[in-house]
Amino acid sequence: MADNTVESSSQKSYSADSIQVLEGLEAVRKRPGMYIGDTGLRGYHHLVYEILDNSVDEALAGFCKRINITIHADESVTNEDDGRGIPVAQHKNGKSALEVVMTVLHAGGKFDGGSYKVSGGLHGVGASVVNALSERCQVEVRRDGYVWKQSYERGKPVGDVERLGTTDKTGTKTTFKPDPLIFKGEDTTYSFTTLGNRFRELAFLNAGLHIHLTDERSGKSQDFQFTTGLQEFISYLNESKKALHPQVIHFKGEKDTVEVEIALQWNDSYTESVYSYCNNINTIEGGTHLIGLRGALTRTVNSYATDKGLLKDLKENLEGEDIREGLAAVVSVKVREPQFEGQTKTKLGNTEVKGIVESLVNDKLADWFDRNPGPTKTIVGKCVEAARARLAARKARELTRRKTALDGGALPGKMADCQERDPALCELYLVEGDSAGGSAKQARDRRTQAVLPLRGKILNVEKARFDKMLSNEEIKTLISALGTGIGRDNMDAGKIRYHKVVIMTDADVDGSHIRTLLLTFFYRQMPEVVERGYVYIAQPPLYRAKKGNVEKYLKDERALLDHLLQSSLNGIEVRNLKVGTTEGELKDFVIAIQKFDHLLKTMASKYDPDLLHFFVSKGLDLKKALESQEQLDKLVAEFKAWVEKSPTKGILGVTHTLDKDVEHNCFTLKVRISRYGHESESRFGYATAAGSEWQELTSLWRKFEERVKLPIELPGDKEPVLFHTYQGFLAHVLETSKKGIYIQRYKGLGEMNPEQLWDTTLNPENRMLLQVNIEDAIAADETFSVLMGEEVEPRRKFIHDNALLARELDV
Ligand code: 0RA
Repeated sequence: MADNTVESSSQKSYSADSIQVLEGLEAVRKRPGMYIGDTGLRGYHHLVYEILDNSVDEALAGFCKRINITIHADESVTNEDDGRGIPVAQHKNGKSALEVVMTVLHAGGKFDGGSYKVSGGLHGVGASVVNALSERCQVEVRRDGYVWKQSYERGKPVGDVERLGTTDKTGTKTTFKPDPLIFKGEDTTYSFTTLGNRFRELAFLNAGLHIHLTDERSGKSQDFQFTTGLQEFISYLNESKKALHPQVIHFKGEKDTVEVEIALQWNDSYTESVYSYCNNINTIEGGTHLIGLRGALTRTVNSYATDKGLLKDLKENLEGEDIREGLAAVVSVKVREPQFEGQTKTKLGNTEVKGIVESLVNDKLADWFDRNPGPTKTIVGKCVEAARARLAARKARELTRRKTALDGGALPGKMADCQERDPALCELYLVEGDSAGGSAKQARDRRTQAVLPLRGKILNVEKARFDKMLSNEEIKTLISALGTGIGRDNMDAGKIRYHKVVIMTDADVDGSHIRTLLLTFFYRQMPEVVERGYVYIAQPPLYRAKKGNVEKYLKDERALLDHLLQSSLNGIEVRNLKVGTTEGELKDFVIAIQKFDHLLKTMASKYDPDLLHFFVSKGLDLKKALESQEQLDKLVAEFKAWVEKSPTKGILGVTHTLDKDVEHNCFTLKVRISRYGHESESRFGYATAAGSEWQELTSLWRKFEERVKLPIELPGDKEPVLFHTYQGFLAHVLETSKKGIYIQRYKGLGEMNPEQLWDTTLNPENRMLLQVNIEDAIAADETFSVLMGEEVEPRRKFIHDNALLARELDV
């Protein structure tokens, strides 16, 4: 279809800049961490944020109303917006602008004629990076009356920009499938909650923005859109708390192109929830905007309180932390050339921002106080109370310190310390329960490993004030063991006595509760200890498999399956297997069948699994087939004939219709199937054929057929045993694999004897530790507030929403 192609003069000859392009994206694949942070779960989710970011920019520029994001069954993701559409016309080097955007590093803002980038990803590098890190990627642009598309594999175009059909819409639709060669983690899957949390945050920060998330794996979907933005953000933060005044304080301003928006409300809790953002990025490490806000708060509250004589009894000024106790606040700034500093590049460095935020808050907050004397009195009352508690705590701390030597020295009897004194070599295990604690004490390497058993739920930090918390036995022991001291001014992470503090809890609900609690404690009281990477979570194995005298520990379901297959495929004879197939290849084959089966099942909400399976097994070119009415009619007829021969499937009726799709110049095939009287509709269209799921299924199928043609033949007693489907063979293999094997699922650490505990969880040679980062700690803190807060409804809702998960964990 040469006439449907945007001509590019330099496409066949390798010009200097096309070579540079290849090098550019190769660099991304070589060192992905430089561009997306890491290749774990965080980087994986970051791909979505990068693509979404461009659509958010389009929305902020006023051209886009709605963004749809879909997680597909095979973990590919589609981001669709109704903006102007990425330009497709030829760029100066002869390439389509679309191709440049998708294949040249840092090309993002170049076409943006003067308007600046306000919503930025972690590194603001955008679409080309996602493309480079995707096994497959496709962009469909609606613009100038036509639909255009280009596809890519691992960042390289497979063909030119094509013109498909006609349309009166505009917008950009990007579908990508993260490359498993880059994202190797076995549990790297998209989390509806993680994505939803970020989308909610974006919708809060940009009032009016509409993001719709659909998860085709589960059928869940959710809308994120807020009319007032930041005010609703604050109400959300205070959802499980009691607000001290009904109205959320809110103001906005702009000076020297810096836009500032702030919302705040005090509640009756003792924690500070102040969040800062620059260009929609959560500046976890703070920076100039936060300093400006804090300074102005302290000044304004003190000056109002002094004026009204509210500090007479206290006899001193309020400190910043008194004022921020029980404060929920968000400051969001938009800056043209943001400077991000700090360890994680999440600290705003632009010095001009401090004064702009400060003077805005000084003016507007003082004004709000004057107009709302009632609520202001309540707020100041709460601050004064916090100051009193702070002064009392200081006294109490001085007393306790002398009595129990909080800063180290004598440790309570329950704790078993290690002999080594160099913190870099020392590890402290926080173990749930006395029984596991006892085993750990016996099992450990006493030179470098210390053990502190924790009994039950340690303490409800949320409801307790700082001074009260110090009196809790377990917390006291923990603090004295760590040697860092405690409190905003006294804590010194540099004095920590163990560079690995390992949280070791059971794989059940109580265990996860205690873990949440400890993470919350570290996050609230010793954030620097988390930031320095000293906190870890132990990962004890979930299974032990024993056959004869051989036993093996397996960390999760997948490792268990792997192990089972290994043993059952050992020595199996498949008669018609491709010659030269190794045992490893046979195992991969069986795992691939399982993947295929899983994908079919996950796609069941959109496509009847038998019909989909039938189409895939035909080995047809679906895109071609969708162009021919005749071929589609024939396909459905063949499926009906197959159904006639398979009465076990319970299919009672099959009807179909063909719709013309002018946008893609082909048909959409709709097949209605009635199964045991239950009607379903499967819709095969251009999106099916172009989609990553179809490509995955067909490529798996081709690999199956290469390996062994159906029926699969195993030797039997008299006659050979035949399997007419790959799934049937898989079921047989799984069945035999479990024979003669004893599988134990560990419910708690207490079920392991000291030797097992050493082998699996303590021994640095074998153990798996998960390093906790500050985001993990923040997430724990949020979960914790909901679980422990005063308000019943959010807690009930949380427990209900997580009930399924809890049940799964607690088998
Ligand atoms: C620059 C110029 C124009 C559109 C866009 C960028 C654009 C990029 C993306 C990326 C995802 N969605 C997008 N939507 C729009 C068009 C300028 C014009 O039409 O005049």
